[in-house]
Amino acid sequence: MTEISQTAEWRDLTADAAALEKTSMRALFAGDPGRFDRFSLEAAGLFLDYSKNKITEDVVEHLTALAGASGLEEMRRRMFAGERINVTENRAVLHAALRDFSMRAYHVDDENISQLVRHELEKMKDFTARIVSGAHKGFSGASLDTVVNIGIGGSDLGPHMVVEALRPYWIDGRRTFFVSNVDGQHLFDTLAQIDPARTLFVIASKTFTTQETMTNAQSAREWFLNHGGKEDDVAKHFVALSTNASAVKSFGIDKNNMFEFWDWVGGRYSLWSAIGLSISLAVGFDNFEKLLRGAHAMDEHFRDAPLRQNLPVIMALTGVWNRNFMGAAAHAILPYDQHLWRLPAYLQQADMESNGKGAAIDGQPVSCSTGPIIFGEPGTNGQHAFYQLLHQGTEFISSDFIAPAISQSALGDHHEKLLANFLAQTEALMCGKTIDEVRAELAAEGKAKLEIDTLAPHKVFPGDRPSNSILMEKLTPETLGALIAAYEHKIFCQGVIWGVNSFDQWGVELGKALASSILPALGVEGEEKPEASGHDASTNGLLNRINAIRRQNR
Ligand code: G6Q
Repeated sequence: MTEISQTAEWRDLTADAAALEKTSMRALFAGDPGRFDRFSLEAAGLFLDYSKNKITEDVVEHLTALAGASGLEEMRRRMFAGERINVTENRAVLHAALRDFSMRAYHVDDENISQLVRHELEKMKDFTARIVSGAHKGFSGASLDTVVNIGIGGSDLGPHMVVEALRPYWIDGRRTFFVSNVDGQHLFDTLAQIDPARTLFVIASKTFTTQETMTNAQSAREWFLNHGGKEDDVAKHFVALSTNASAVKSFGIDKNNMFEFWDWVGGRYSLWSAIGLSISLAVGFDNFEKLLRGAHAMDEHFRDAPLRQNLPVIMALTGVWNRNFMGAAAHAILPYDQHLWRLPAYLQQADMESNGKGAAIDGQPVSCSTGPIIFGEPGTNGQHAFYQLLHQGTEFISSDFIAPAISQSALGDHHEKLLANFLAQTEALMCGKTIDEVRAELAAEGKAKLEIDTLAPHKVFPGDRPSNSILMEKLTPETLGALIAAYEHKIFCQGVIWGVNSFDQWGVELGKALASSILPALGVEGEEKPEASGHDASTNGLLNRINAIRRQNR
């Protein structure tokens, strides 16, 4: 396999970056009145302006050629065709099949999975209707108005982010909680707010073996049984979302209360499957279906549009440009919509677990930098926190700004102010402010020369900090679906270009295994434990110290 960094396309891009070193984005805008139109595009209800990246037509052409050289189109075809492109786990990658309402059939090996998907969606629809209408009663005869989703990672971040994002669509009177952390305080604090007689526990776990989820699920079950529920009532109050029917059964959940998905749905790509049940219960199945349809519209675009006009591909390519040729180590996700407050956390997993890898798909070390650090906060909060570093820090960081033109909750002039900040930040990052501009400004304020000399360097903004702006009319289930799908495909494209398998996550295993070996060495409170010796000196020392503190606390 030719390393991507050894290709002629990579060399062209390296030369482009060198040639642009002395050119500012300001100059590029000044020299091309058509830049905004040239470097923007629209698909599935999303508008992407990528003109505030330091790119030229040549750069985009070379980036597109790089995508071609990486075999992106062939990998895209193979993914949609259900081939086992997740080679280290020998799995197909077909989350797109979960949201395809056309009559297209998807196959894994010889099995037509479209029918399985439809059957499960019907089951979710029916169950949602029974819960929401109140037809499904709990042990006391009351209907269930509270959902507690117990899951972690892909079985938490996606549904949680979507439920928060679709707050204006919440069904009146329904409450949804997400418990993920094995820290008992997470479950404890949640249980303190709910009535067992009115609660449905949704145990979301693809494998049904995850330590955190199983521990929380067992404790929730115990709590339920200690608070009025009987063994026979568990069936009314607990459902499972999983691929592992036998583990669900051993936990004590009836097969009828299990919503199934399959190994060709990756955990972090699973919110479209049964893992989305908590979304459907919060906003209704119709809105869940709209979310899926919005994602499908983006899938169709991604599948069919030429690379140069393909929104997720362009998001990926601008990312590769900034990461590999401009030197960005981090990428900020900055949603100017409070309801998207969980989006950065969701994308941290989607992106970093997918592309945070150092081994190429053929097992060789990668030959270039791969996934950047992803972080973010909703605007304008981030502005009063870490934007200082974005504007003037020594790290070069790219950003995605995301905003709806119309707010779901119009209140005074809040949205105009929010949008003004959104626009101002992208402009400030791009244009910066030169020393001459700063000096002129200070002089106009009547400052003396000495003060100008002292202050001016601190008020300079280097500019040339790249950003994409993603606009939508409103944040609806459809546009949210399209937005998430766009990011999923962006991540896929980058993985192909960097030559990594975006669909495994071996990097989470080592810590998990060590935690299992450390657990028996930790004493319960009041217990005497032998001195730890099986680890490095730091880990042994910490373990002994924790045990000493806990021994005294009975
Ligand atoms: C995602 C990962 C991971 C997974 C969690 C939970 O792609 O596979 O985040 O979702 O570890 O796993 P379970 O759903 O199996 O409990």
